[in-house]
Amino acid sequence: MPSTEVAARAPVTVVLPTLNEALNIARLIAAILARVAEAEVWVVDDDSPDGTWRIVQEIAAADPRVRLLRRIGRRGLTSAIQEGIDASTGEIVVWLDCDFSMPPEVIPQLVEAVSSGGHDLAVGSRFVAGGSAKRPTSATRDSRLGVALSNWLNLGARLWLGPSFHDYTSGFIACRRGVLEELRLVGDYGEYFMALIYQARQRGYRIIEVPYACIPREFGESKTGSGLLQYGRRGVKYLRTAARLRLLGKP
Ligand SMILES: Nc1nc2c(ncn2[C@@H]2O[C@H](COP(=O)(O)OP(=O)(O)OP(=O)(O)O)[C@@H](O)[C@H]2O)c(=O)[nH]1
Ligand SMILES: [Mg+2]
Repeated sequence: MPSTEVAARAPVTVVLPTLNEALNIARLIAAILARVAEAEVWVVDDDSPDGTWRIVQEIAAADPRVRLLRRIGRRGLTSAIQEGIDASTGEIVVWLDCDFSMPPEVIPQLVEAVSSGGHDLAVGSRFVAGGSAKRPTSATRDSRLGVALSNWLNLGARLWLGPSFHDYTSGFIACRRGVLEELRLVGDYGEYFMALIYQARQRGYRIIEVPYACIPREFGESKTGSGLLQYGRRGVKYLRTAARLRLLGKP
């Protein structure tokens, strides 16, 4: 049930799921802590072959606000975020991708919307006024097809799940912990987000979208892949989740 208020000085947890983000993670942690000094940052790394976990281990040894959860023998974005949520304690939980596609500058606005703005969930959104989705250029590695599919997917989700929300696959959020105690993240990749938003709205939680401009990844490799087969496989999961949500009310 929606609660009345969050404590004014609620500590903030930022969960960072990583798989081969050695070129981004140190800079991202520094950028986050420079903006939300009271945050605890939980990096959930799936034993990245590029040694992301080792970099985080060194940062954590020098700064108690930084924690590492190194998973060995387990993989997956959704379960990584969920484990970070379970291990952490902040009253407000934030998570985002670690490739700088989601600007850390927006985190204080998301936190503020929950801590004092009266919202239970504040979502970084590409599809409200002031926000923008990635634009593929020849200088980036984002395929035109991938970006187009992501935009169509969101359009379809709006038609199917409700037009009052816009960025059903955002993955950039600040959330009151109580919401996450009621709703666990279910799914493999981006479809977990669709389910979280749909179910939170069904339960009457207050949700706001905060615009942000999504920037193409500059360093490191995409984990999404760009082949038609990979897009197809992932697309099926989104469709299945969307169908289950409307027909069964759960993912
Ligand atoms: N722990 C963990 N993190 C993952 C896994 N897969 C992806 N990630 C992280 O999830 C975030 C999103 O992955 P990206 O590779 O940026 O995927 P994307 O945003 O669809 O692709 P691009 O932005 O086009 O590169 C990044 O922080 C990744 O490091 C995984 O299996 N385990
Ligand atoms: Mg990305």
